[in-house]
Formats: sequence, structure tokens, C-alpha cells
Amino acid sequence: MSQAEIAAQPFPLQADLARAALVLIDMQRDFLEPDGFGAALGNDVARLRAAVEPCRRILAGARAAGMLVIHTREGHRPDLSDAPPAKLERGPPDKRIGAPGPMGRILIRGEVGHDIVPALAPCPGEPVIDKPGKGAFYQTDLDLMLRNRGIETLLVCGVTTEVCVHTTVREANDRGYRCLVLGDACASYFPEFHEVGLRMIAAQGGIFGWVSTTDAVLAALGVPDRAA
Ligand code: TIU
Repeated sequence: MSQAEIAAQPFPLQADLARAALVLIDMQRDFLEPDGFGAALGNDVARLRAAVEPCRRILAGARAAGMLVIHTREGHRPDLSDAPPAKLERGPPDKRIGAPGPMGRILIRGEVGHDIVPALAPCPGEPVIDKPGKGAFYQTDLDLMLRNRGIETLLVCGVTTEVCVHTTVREANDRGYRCLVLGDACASYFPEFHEVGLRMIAAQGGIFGWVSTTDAVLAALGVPDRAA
């Protein structure tokens, strides 16, 4: 892996792929499967499943290229001591963070629903960042991990586009990372938020990143596409 050009909006991204990492945001059962947190909030979780196959393809490509892969999960300690009251008190009591559900307590570390969907399960050695907030940098060691490895560019995908993907990309941009978001490997419960969310990233000359596709990144990586 070395210097590459990735087709993107608003213009191609030049990046040293040896200093790039793939970041998969919150591809957790609680967001993607019925009976989880996303569904408890009244969302149609089926919309999010569109991102699974593109994520699987780029995950296979990054692994084949030897690129650093980082997974994130949103969730809290079982005693909820890391969950702000303002976050806990939202929603009806039986559907709040920490409430029992069919996949265990909602968004609690160690519960079935908190884990990453089986199709995208982390491999041994791939860091998993457990984050208490929407952004992957807030109260985590992600920045330290990236700097220790000399990472300059993040290839970002996951859910949801306008919440945890956006928050993480905004945090990363302010910390000096180039962020390229794989639009088809992200998803939202709200199609219009997904579309506008991607446009917001690339607008104004790439105000806080680039937007690209799984195909374009696989082409730049020069690895075979493991499409299903
Ligand atoms: N609800 C929603 O759209 N998202 C979240 O709560 N978390 C993430 O986006 N991961």
C-alpha cells in the first residue's frame, strides 16, 4: 500500500494508504436488528441493513490490503455510571438505555444487542473502541491509537450517517485527520438525512471531508472485490 488517488466528492483524495485506517462505526445489533435500541426509538431498522454488504466488502478489502481496521460500538457500563442522565432519561422507561429487551439490556456492554452484527464480526487483533457517546473520539483512546500508528486518513463507514458517523467525522476533522466517508457503506433510518448528511460533508469544497463509494475505495486499494 502506498500513495493512491481515490475518486471522491468534491474532488479526488490523495492519500498514503499505508497511513490510512478503516473505521466501522457502530454496526451493532442494537441499531440494525429488530428489538434493539434503534427499533425502540421507533425506527425502521431494515433501512440500515443496506450498509451491511458494502461494509462487508470494504472490510474484506481492507483486511486483504493489510490496512488497520477499527470497529466502534456505542454503549455503556452495566451500572450506567458512564451514561449522562440527559441521555438516560429520554424515551419511555421500558425503552431507555439499560432497559431489558429481547437482546439483553439496551446498549449495555456485554449484552447481545450491543455486539457487532455477525457478518462484520471483528477479527482477533482488530481494535474495538467502546464509546459512551456518538463520537468515537469522545472519552476513548482512539486518537492515541491512531497517532501511535501514524494514521493520517480515515475511511469511515457505518451507522447512522447523520448521528455517529457525522459526529465522528467532525471530531476527526478537527483533530487533523483526512476523512473519506463511503456513502453506500453508511445508512440512516431517514433516507433524506443520509443523503443530506453526505452532501454536508462534501459541500463547500469538502468542509470536513470527502464522500466516496465502496467500489472507488476497493479500486484504489487494488484488491479483489469479495462481493457476495
Ligand atoms: N439513533 C441514531 O440514529 N443513532 C444512534 O443513536 N447512534 C448511532 O448513530 N450509532
